[in-house]
Amino acid sequence: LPDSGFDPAEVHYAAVWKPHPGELAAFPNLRVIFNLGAGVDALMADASLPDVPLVRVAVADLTDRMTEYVVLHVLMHHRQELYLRQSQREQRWAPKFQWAANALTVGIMGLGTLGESAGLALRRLGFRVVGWSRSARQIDGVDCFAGAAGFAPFLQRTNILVCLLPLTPDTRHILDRDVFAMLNRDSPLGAPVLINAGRGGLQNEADILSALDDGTLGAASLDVYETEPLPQDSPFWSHPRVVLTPHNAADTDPDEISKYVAQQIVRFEAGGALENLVNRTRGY
Ligand code: NDP
Ligand code: OXD
Repeated sequence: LPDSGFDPAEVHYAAVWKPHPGELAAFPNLRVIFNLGAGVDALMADASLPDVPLVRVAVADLTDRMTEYVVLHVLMHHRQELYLRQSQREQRWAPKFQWAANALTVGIMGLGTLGESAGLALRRLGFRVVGWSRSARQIDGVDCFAGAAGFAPFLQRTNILVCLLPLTPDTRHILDRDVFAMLNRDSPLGAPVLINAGRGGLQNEADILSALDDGTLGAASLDVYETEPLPQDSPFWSHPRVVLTPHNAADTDPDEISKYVAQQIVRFEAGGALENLVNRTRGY
């Protein structure tokens, strides 16, 4: 920025992804900050973030890709892919009975833009779907639970736990041993499965590993990690029951995001309202 040739005072809109803490404070006349992703946890951690409206991304391109990721990984565990790939490597013809989708309940933590879309797609495939959010939600075909009182009943129904929560002070390390131990084991899967595509800070990684090792969890699909890129010495890399992706569950077409930001600026300049504003008190 010091070398960019722009006068920071002339900049009214910032479109950013993980700027350095303090970087945005250098623009005294910002009107709106656009976060170039759905999760705003990195911006929320910047104590000097200018006090102007903050908008997050909610576009079909991103939502659809996350739905693909969730469907792919739920099916991977439901269709016993880890077992079948291992059988193939060993040239072993040993089919196991394949249950119908409705034998499993998928529990989705976070029923926002991404959680709702994934839940509806899983319903269409025949899974039973339950969901959990901060405030009460109503989604066709999804049994919705909310708040602290709804957490245990939600977990007790869930065979495959999908986490699509934002990272906030309330949700940090929510995915821990106590939660894994409350999941439902009464399904053809036996041990429950964890799928986390929210943020790495939502998970206690030592608890995931010990839960996988003692059978509290049967398997995990992880897209996000406490430290990214994932350190070379992380046990997740080679764990036989971890399906690892490098935080790319929902890469988004840059043109789609640019259009979204441009449309919001045009509407805002014409006196219209901004969409998908972040509530700074809630942190998402
Ligand atoms: P939304 O803001 O639309 O939805 C968030 C959901 O989480 C809401 O249902 C909200 O409840 C719920 N929630 C928030 N805090 C709590 C809490 N304390 N207890 C219970 N429920 C809570 O977000 P999106 O669906 O757009 O995105 C979710 C997250 O996905 C992002 O914040 C980001 O971290 C992650 N993400 C990851 C990507 C990847 O590539 N891995 C890509 C994009 C996003 P309520 O409905 O009551 O508000
Ligand atoms: C996002 C992400 O939050 O890609 O959009 O993680």
